[in-house]
Amino acid sequence: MSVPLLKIGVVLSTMAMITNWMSQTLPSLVGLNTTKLTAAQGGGGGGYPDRSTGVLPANPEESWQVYSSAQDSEGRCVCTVVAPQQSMCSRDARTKQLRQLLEKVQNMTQSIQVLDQRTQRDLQYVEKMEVQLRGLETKFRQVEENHKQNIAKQYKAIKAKMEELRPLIPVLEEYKADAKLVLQFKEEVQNLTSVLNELQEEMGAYDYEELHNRVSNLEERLRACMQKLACGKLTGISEPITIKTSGSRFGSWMTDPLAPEGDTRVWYMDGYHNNRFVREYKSMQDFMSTDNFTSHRLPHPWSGTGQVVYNGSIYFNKFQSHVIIKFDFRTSSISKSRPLDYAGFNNAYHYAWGGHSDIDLMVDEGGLWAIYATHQNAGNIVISKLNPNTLQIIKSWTTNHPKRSAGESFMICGTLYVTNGYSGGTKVYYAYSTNSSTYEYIDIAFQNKYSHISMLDYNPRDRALYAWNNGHQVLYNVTLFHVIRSVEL
Ligand SMILES: *[C@@H]1O[C@H](CO)[C@@H](O)[C@H](O)[C@H]1NC(C)=O
Ligand SMILES: *[C@@H]1O[C@H](CO)[C@@H](O)[C@H](O)[C@H]1NC(C)=O
Ligand SMILES: *[C@@H]1O[C@H](CO)[C@@H](O)[C@H](O)[C@H]1NC(C)=O
Ligand SMILES: *[C@@H]1O[C@H](CO)[C@@H](O)[C@H](O)[C@H]1NC(C)=O
Ligand SMILES: *[C@@H]1O[C@H](CO)[C@@H](O)[C@H](O)[C@H]1NC(C)=O
Ligand SMILES: *[C@@H]1O[C@H](CO)[C@@H](O)[C@H](O)[C@H]1NC(C)=O
Ligand SMILES: CC(=O)N[C@H]1CO[C@H](CO)[C@@H](O)[C@@H]1O
Repeated sequence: MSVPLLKIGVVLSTMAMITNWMSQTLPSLVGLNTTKLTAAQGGGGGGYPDRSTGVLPANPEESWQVYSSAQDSEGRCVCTVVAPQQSMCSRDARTKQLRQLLEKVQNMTQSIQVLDQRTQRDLQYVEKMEVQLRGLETKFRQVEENHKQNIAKQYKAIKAKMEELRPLIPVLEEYKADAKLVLQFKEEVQNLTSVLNELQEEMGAYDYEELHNRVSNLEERLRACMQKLACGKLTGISEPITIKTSGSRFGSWMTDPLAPEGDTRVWYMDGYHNNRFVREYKSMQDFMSTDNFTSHRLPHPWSGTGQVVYNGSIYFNKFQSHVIIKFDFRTSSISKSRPLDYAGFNNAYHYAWGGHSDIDLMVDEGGLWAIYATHQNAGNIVISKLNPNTLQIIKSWTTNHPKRSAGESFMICGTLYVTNGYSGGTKVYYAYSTNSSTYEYIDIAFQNKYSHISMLDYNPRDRALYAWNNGHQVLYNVTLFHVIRSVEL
């Protein structure tokens, strides 16, 4: 009895690890073709497809709809797919493309093995996995006494995984006429479901290795689908999780969305002016559990809480100026410095909470952005895409939203989201899409747990919102709504 038990545990942990790794590294390594997707990208936004599909198409009933709720720092997420309302695709190009996509994703399993042998990082990954498996083994031995309870728990976890996959079934139904692969996919889901039912009734007899393979295979394909759907329109913000309680009322903290896999260093800046010391914590775990950090002294103090760490450098607004400085942590030196033309500073156009928050720098799937206001735009928010190397403006958008009445703002997939305030009940109520140069009023409430938000930024790697809430460092998950158009499949 103890052997099957162990293997279920292995299934779960291995799935999680493969999934995390796949989501972040694999698609680019094996050439899941994102060429088309990244071509639109401006000044080098790195590994994220810039698909600012924040705007719904005119006829959503003709498209797939995918809800994805994301995600912790390890890259896990949940994907729910809703099929087109009308069956409309049995012989069209979309079906063919879908088949190709599925085939490609299937091929990824082999690629994993090849890549495993090739790169040092992958070796480390495997070693780490082994360590975790051994840990699990021990753990399972310890709980062997308590079979029944444990079986129920593990069963529940696999079952939950299946619940995530189940919405795919009706989608696949639509494509049945044409795609053998899809049929097989569906069959696998059904087989797994019945296997799980068997499992519930009779333990022991099943080949768990096989189960493992099938589940992780399905998961991989779903994951690849997710990867294609990296962008979408914000539709929800989760309950906050308080990561740490430290520092003053105002500050900012973040991780680098372009940091290499496994690098979860946390960057921490307390206060909105007259400070130039950036704390570096070795990992999110360290940040949560210790007060161990390295201090970096910037050559100038910063202004506001709009700093962002991106690809190993911090970008910040030099105090009492509209100068943006890029400071490279690797060389501990300024690698670029440039005034942000016409940007108000020194509390000319701060966010509602004040604090010299005139210039807010941020990063999304498409790269580096500056949010500020100008006299020319009557104190309303201006959005500028910046070249991360030269700090030059690539393109600007002028909005009709007064900067001073904005609580905070953050960018997701090329859309700027603005909140209504920094204290009390808060919601995201204004969205400006740089893709279409249009705005709309929305209503997405989120909890302001400690009643004073002085920083709120999206991290495209974690797909989470980082907030500084009255001396608390807080994370929110976001839910993005995607519409897959046929050209994208
Ligand atoms: C990726 O797609 C682009 C355009 O769709 C094409 O030119 C290119 O050859 C493709 N690359 C691969 C590796 O399939
Ligand atoms: C990140 O920095 C590295 C090293 O400086 C550089 O080679 C790479 O091009 C940068 N990536 C992006 C997306 O800017
Ligand atoms: C985000 O979602 C992941 C996966 O469900 C979860 O592990 C993590 O704790 C969530 N984070 C927040 C801030 O809710
Ligand atoms: C998958 O691999 C097979 C055999 O290696 C190859 O013939 C096929 O073209 C691959 N499919 C895709 C979509 O890359
Ligand atoms: C699913 O189960 C059926 C019967 O139990 C079997 O014939 C079929 O080959 C299985 N399909 C897959 C993909 O394993
Ligand atoms: C902090 O760092 C010191 C020196 O590296 C180490 O001895 C100590 O155990 C660390 N504290 C924690 C809580 O990790
Ligand atoms: C300028 C630009 O990128 N426009 C795109 C906006 O998004 C729609 C789809 O949502 C695309 O069709 C446009 O090309």
